Amino acid sequence: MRVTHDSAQWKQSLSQLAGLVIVGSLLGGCTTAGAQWPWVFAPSATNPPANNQNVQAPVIRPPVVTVNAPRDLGGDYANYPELREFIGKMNHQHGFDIAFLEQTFSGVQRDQAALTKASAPTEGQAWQVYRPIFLTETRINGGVDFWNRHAVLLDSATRQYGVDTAYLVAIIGVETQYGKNTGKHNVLQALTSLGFDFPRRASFYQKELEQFLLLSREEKVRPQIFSGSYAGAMGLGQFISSSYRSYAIDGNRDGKRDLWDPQDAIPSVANYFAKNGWKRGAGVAVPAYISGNGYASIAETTAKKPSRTLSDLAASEVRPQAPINSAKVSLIKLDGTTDEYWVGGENFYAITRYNPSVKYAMAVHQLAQEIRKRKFGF
Ligand SMILES: [Ca+2]
Repeated sequence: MRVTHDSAQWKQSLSQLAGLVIVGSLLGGCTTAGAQWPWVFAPSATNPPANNQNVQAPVIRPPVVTVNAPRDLGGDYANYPELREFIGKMNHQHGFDIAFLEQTFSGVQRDQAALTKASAPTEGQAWQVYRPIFLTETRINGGVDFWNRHAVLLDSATRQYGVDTAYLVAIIGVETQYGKNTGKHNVLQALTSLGFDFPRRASFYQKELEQFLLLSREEKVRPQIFSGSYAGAMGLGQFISSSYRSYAIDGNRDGKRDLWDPQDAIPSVANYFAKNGWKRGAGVAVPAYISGNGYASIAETTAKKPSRTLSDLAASEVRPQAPINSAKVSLIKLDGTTDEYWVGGENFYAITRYNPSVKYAMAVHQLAQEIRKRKFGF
């Protein structure tokens, strides 16, 4: 593997590269969605794949070039064999053009901030530290304001999908402070960094990167323009790419699923809950009375599908402190300086399908309750 520095060749290549940039600008650089994509999937004789074969510098080449292997990959990820395999897979399985992907990934810069954040998730904190992050006056009042501003959309989503409005508002509040902070990471760069520089979850993030490229193609938007969280979550409800593809709704029927627009984001969050087991009118969670020793062996600190009845809990000397309407329940333990115990229903579990932390689900539940109290006074 080496970089070619021959000056005559370099000039020739620069001139060829300039030609490429012009072709790329004409075909792919415009800002309106839609025009960029045909050249990616149906390259013609004048398109980058053909021209690219003549570019010899300044690229780093793999030592062995097989028929479908990427050849012209530059930038921070030029020397990542796993990325080359990934590009080959996107070509083989999904028909993406190799030269397009090489060009796309050659522009990717390593997102060091994403790698740092991914190593220290907030869910690792004690409940007494975690809770105040989300249960703030600003977030409660912001929830009432969001509810008032989008009452028609929220009512409509609740009617159609059966999801309690307070929870739709709370999720958007926890995720993005009602759209104020939808994330400033470039999603393509964040997912590439996590997919190839974060071994602990490389497999997960590579799958999300695959989903992200498919999403970009389906939505006819260049992959470079998406912004999101360090983990590649997008829009008001912070959907990762696989969720975006599966659950996003075109609420205003303009032909685009734009999760930065409340008209699409609100029904999309409701649809996510509905598809993940939310039961219309059912309860979420109530504090538990515990006594004896039986509770310890049934308490859950991670999200598990509820499998017990209230009678089962009673046999372990666990009782809800208020009625909870749910056929199946779990005893939830929130780790902290003092552990808290709650009876969680099937809808509590549905919230954990959004984020698998029980602390996250409890923050959403408590924020929903506080927003409702602030809005209606009870
Ligand atoms: Ca739309």
